[in-house]
Amino acid sequence: GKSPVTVTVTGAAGQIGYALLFRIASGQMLGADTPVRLNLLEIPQGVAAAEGTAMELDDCAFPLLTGIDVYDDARAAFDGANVALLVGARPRGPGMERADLLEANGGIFKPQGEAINAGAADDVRVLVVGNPANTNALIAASNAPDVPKSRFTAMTRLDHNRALAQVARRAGVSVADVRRVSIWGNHSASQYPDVFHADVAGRPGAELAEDRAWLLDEFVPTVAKRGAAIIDARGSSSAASAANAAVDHVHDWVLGTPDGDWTSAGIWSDGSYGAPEGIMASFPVTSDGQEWSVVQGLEINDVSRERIDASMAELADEREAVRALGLI
Ligand code: NAX
Repeated sequence: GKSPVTVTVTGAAGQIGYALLFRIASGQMLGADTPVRLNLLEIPQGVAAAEGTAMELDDCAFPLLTGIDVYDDARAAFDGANVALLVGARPRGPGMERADLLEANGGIFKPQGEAINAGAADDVRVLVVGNPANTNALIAASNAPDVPKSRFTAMTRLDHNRALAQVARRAGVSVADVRRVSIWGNHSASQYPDVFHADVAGRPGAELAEDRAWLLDEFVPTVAKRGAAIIDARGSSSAASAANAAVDHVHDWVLGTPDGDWTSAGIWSDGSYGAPEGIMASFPVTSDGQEWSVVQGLEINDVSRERIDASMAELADEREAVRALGLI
């Protein structure tokens, strides 16, 4: 059979980690014919809990899971990694300014980028989930000079899936009949979920968008603020849906996006659609199983343009902030 793929997961003892690891080990991320080895990275205080999760993974007797190791050292955890899921991050604490948050996360993502540079497999694919995901991905990529920038990504797939669900609900169709929504910009409240190019059970998404009150007062804010709504309702942040999105992202990257559809991912900007180059920005993308490509040639109207530009500008500001901190 195939040789095992080494998957490193950081923040393995956290709530997303707990929802994610079992799905990876069961074959849902890389396919039912691909064995996986798991490397779990935690901070020292998280190691015991990660070891407990590793015991439970053993107890699932997943046929595809060939081994699990728990580490508190990034160099060891990323050694030989083919897929790296960077979930662990520093949350915003009370009274923390944005610069403090970026600096605290720089203390995590700079050494992790260096560790990936030092020891990950040549074909490594990195997905940053931990927030602020786009800028954390920028920090990691910038500190891994020998790894192509195209191997670093930030997760906006949860936003994408949220947009699919909201469009399906609005149109009264199955989510399986909605294609080609897009998330542009930052995984933050400034993100722009775009329905104009969608296919909604054979009808153009632009038809739904004709109701500008729905578009701008319901759809866009519901998607952009969904994380906060989940916290209000559940008492803790999205975990299973975030894990699901990470599985979807890597699945589509490795196995390719379906013909006639696309997804959304934060990737190294090449300047497409007027975005600044060299930020980690979300675009509509396809994968051929190797690399992400931005979907080209979409017509961007004024409603979308203003919002895409604003979210891209926020990412450029975050880049300047981490540059000033010496993190990139
Ligand atoms: P938890 O606080 O439950 O878990 C985080 C885990 O990371 C903890 O176990 C902690 O010990 C560990 N950790 C901290 N620093 C680490 C380091 N340097 N190396 C290894 N492990 C480390 O958070 P959880 O709910 O799992 O969320 C994880 C991250 O995902 C957060 O930053 C969160 O904001 C982010 N999210 C991103 C989403 C996205 O769409 N991009 C959506 C969901 C989620 O909000």
